[in-house]
Amino acid sequence: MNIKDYGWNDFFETQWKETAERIMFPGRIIADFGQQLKVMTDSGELTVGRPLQKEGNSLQLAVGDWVGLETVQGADTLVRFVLTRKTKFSRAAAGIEVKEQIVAANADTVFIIQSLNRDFNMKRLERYMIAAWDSGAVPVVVLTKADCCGDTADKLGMVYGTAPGVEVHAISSVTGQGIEDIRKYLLPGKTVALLGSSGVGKSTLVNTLAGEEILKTQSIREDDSRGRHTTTHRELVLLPGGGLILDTPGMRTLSLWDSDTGMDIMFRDIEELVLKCRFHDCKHRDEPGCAVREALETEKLEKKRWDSWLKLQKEIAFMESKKDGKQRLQEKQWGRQLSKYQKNFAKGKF
Ligand SMILES: Nc1nc2c(ncn2[C@@H]2O[C@H](COP(=O)(O)OP(=O)(O)OP(=O)(O)O)[C@@H](O)[C@H]2O)c(=O)[nH]1
Ligand SMILES: [Mg+2]
Ligand SMILES: [Zn+2]
Repeated sequence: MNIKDYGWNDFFETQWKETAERIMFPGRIIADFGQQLKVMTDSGELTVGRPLQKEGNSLQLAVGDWVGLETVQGADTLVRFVLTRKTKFSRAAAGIEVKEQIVAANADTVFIIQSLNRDFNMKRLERYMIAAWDSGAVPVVVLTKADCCGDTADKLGMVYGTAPGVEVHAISSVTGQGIEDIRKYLLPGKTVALLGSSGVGKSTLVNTLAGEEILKTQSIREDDSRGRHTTTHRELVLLPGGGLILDTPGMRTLSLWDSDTGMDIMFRDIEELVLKCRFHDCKHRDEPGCAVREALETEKLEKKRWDSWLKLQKEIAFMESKKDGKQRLQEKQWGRQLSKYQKNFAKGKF
């Protein structure tokens, strides 16, 4: 049985070939200007409108996404759907509404960028690391402005201690230190997303890697060393060597949207300890047989680390309690996809 049995003939077949077969084509979102998106397609760059987000519609688009496009005869090109993402770096959107904000889609590597000056903050780094592991991409820590900081070695040591197994680089866009080392992540067809606070030198790094001034940069404030939020939209840049780099506006805060894998990876020791408590619902206060208390008393577990874990757990549980059923289901599906991906990564099949 086929549709010919139902009257499908050359008359319809010809129409089909003329329209449907050639109306859909793929494109990648390379810049996000809010209502407008810039998309790269086989026939060049296009500007398309962001599809209206109806209530309950989960079509969220982000720079790095691959989309199915359709050119309506003689009119605009429309985004019809978004292809399933290989990775997504998310955070909880700012504001009262409980919403996921995708910061970067389909990145292979995320550079977590902090500068070695006053911006350097281990707690923040921990947070970015968790979100990065949850994104499905491989995190790499990049410490910028090595030219103006005397204690680089100490800070590198601290990062190695907090993020075991993660590569860490100290670089300078001024002296060129470390720049050649990080080019290895920028392979043809691979995408690196840059994430960090304002003023750490993300756009400067893109310009340094590109060898020309593609993006606008601006000096940090003298009084408190903070950035001026120079970059205002996300943009994907194709480097001369073929790698793709996704610049983002500096984030003020990174509120975790969801974490399972990321917390597991970053706090494996604590997650294992908790399982050793005598009572499965142990609150780790004064219950007998509490493995956490024992580890704290014998200093096997650092108090600082335990406090971090508690705070992050609380934050994640709070976010979870605010989500509706649909959001939770989407998270679950993402979690499953991610764990498959992480397993392959652990096996070196990446
Ligand atoms: N000394 C020194 N300054 C740097 C380095 N990299 C960047 N800067 C300076 O830091 C300032 C901020 O750099 P940007 O590249 O605009 O920072 P950004 O991270 O893109 O900031 P936002 O777009 O606001 O998120 C500029 O004045 C840069 O020249 C570096 O390696 N060494
Ligand atoms: Mg910038
Ligand atoms: Zn306990």
